[in-house]
Amino acid sequence: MKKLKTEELYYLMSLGRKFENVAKEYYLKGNISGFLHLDIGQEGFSVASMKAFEKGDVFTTYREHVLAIARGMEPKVVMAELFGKESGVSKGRGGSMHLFEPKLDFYGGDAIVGGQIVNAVGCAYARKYQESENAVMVIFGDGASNGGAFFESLNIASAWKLPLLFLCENNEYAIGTKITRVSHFEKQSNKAKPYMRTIEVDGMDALAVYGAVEEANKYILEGNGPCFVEAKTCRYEGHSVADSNSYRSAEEMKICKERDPLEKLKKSLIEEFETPESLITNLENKAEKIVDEAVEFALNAKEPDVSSLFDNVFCKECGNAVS
Ligand SMILES: Cc1ncc(C[n+]2csc(CCOP(=O)(O)OP(=O)(O)O)c2C)c(N)n1
Ligand SMILES: [Mg+2]
Repeated sequence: MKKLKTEELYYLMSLGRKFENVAKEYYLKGNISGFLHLDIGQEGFSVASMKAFEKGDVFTTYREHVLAIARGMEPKVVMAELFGKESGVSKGRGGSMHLFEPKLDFYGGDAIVGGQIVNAVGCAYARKYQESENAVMVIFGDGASNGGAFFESLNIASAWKLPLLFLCENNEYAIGTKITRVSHFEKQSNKAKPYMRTIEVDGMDALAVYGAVEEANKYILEGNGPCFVEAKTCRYEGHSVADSNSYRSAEEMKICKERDPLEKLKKSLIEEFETPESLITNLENKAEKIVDEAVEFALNAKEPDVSSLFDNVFCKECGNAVS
């Protein structure tokens, strides 16, 4: 990994952490409504996976603010979307769970657990048919990998040798349910092993995630069919801001936070890349400024006009329902 790229990873992770903390603050103040699933603790996973997979289509879950920003979405249009404003990336109609930007080949944000996996299979089929140079990546949680759609997707992706990278973010919880209570396997990669090559990685180590995703993508682009990467992560907050996180002990949280991805990467920057601490502080300050500007932008942005309520909606009342 090159020094400049590593510094970029650190900047984006720092931006992601600040963005999420500020989003939480404004959620609690009432500026953001609906659900808000934070990625705090998992920024290394989110940023590194996006940076290692820069070309190709991406499908993901509702926990996607940091993924979207790392993909290239402007923080201010993401924040405006969370605030439900017209200048948000989905025009304020989607909110936190539906960040979507075809120009970035970033197809959400999906509120249906596992729904994005089948969409990604369809896309991978299309890309194979079109003889595309790029693969498709789908990101999902450990909980989603207990669903039927997941197993069907493994099967058909493997049978048809689709160019699909399955990336499982295993934070060991589906809302408050510990993975060991509902999954036959603790290691999610065991579910994929009969179908395809699997790679396991420490999801709190950004450089390791980068390496694993890069390797999986290379393997797929060589024409070997799909590949499965499992990244073991840990989220610091509850499932969403509405969740008190009371099902995890103080001891469990302490162990989780000792794996902090930002601290780990900062250590690598200083010790391996000899990045001066002043440069790291500059990157952190730059991230803070961008997040402040994003909030300012979102606060001052226009609400969608009430007259546009039925735009892009199919319904009888709007006169555009398909009978
Ligand atoms: C089909 C479906 N079933 C149930 C839910 C409710 N639900 C929302 S998130 C979630 C847990 C998913 O956990 P996981 O896949 O591990 O992702 P994580 O939130 O840990 O990133 C559930 C059950 C849903 N949104 N969609
Ligand atoms: Mg989970």
